[in-house]
Amino acid sequence: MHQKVFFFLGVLLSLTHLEGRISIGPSHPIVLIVDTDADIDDMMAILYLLKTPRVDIKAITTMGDGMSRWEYSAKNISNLLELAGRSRIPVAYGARKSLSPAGTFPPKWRTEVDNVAGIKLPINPVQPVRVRSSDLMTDIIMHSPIKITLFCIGPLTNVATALAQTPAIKENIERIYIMGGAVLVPGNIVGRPQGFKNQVAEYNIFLDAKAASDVFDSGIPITLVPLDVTEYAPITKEFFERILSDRKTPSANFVYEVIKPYAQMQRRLQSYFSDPLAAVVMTHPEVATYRDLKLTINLKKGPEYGRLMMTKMGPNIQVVTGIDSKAFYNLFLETLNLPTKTKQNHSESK
Ligand SMILES: [Ca+2]
Repeated sequence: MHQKVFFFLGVLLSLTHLEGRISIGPSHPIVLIVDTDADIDDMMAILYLLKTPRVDIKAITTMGDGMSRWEYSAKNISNLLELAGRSRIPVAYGARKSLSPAGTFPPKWRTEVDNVAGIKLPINPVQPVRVRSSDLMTDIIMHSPIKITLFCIGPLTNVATALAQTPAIKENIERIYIMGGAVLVPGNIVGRPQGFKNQVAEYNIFLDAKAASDVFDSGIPITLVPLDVTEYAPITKEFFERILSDRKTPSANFVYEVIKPYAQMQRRLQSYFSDPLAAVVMTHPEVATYRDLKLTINLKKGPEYGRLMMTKMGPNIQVVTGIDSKAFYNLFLETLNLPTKTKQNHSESK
């Protein structure tokens, strides 16, 4: 009995009330929904998040108009959960179309990702849920006793849809982490998706700029991990050699397999651990430096469509401005190599 009381008091002491809702203290895992377009670096970030004791993933919601095509998105993420020994986390299929279509990733890239870069994932016997991403997100947020954090690493269609349908979810969202945008560096749009070259936008924002703008304007606290800092976390030969000789789990092995083609080349490639970096920043905020900026998204059609713009009036966004690269590589590798968490339903697939 006493033990129970003490346990309860301990739980209470580690929680703080915020506007009638409960916010978690730093000693508690972040209660999380991952929203993803199921790219390969999304998968690497998700494997990291499945291993770290600092988060408790309630669901993974996918969208089908980003990197992965709709029919592959939830299926591939579901199989990734099987690889990591976490097959029962709910996975949902989400938006088929952007709220503001502006183009697509190059089809060749999409096919490569749909095929998980040629890696055969184990089949998860647990199917993706029959609820669409925005509805699953809303349901979990509305019923959670603890504020939910969103980790968004694709176009923001699902989040904007959920916010439009049920604005009350705002009250129970702790913070939204977004990998996306370019503040002072060039964008990463390849080709001429709108018929002209865009050198300032980043894909996650560009592919659904209206959704991103709605999320920015929602008033929910946002931490943005832009392209400006992902270049501090390139896929290097050094990291490849470390993981080559230190991969104890199927999750670490998956990362080894997918970075092999990049890292075996002699020169440093323009390829980055963008989403894993965002994940490590969320779980270990001390690895980054930050600056609050008022940012809006340019929705005017033209070569600067989707650009992040600093304004005097825009919503206040916490922007990551620098990272400790060494700490990132160490935390990423150490965490991938951790044994499966006690909460999981079975051990990792071999
Ligand atoms: Ca992504």
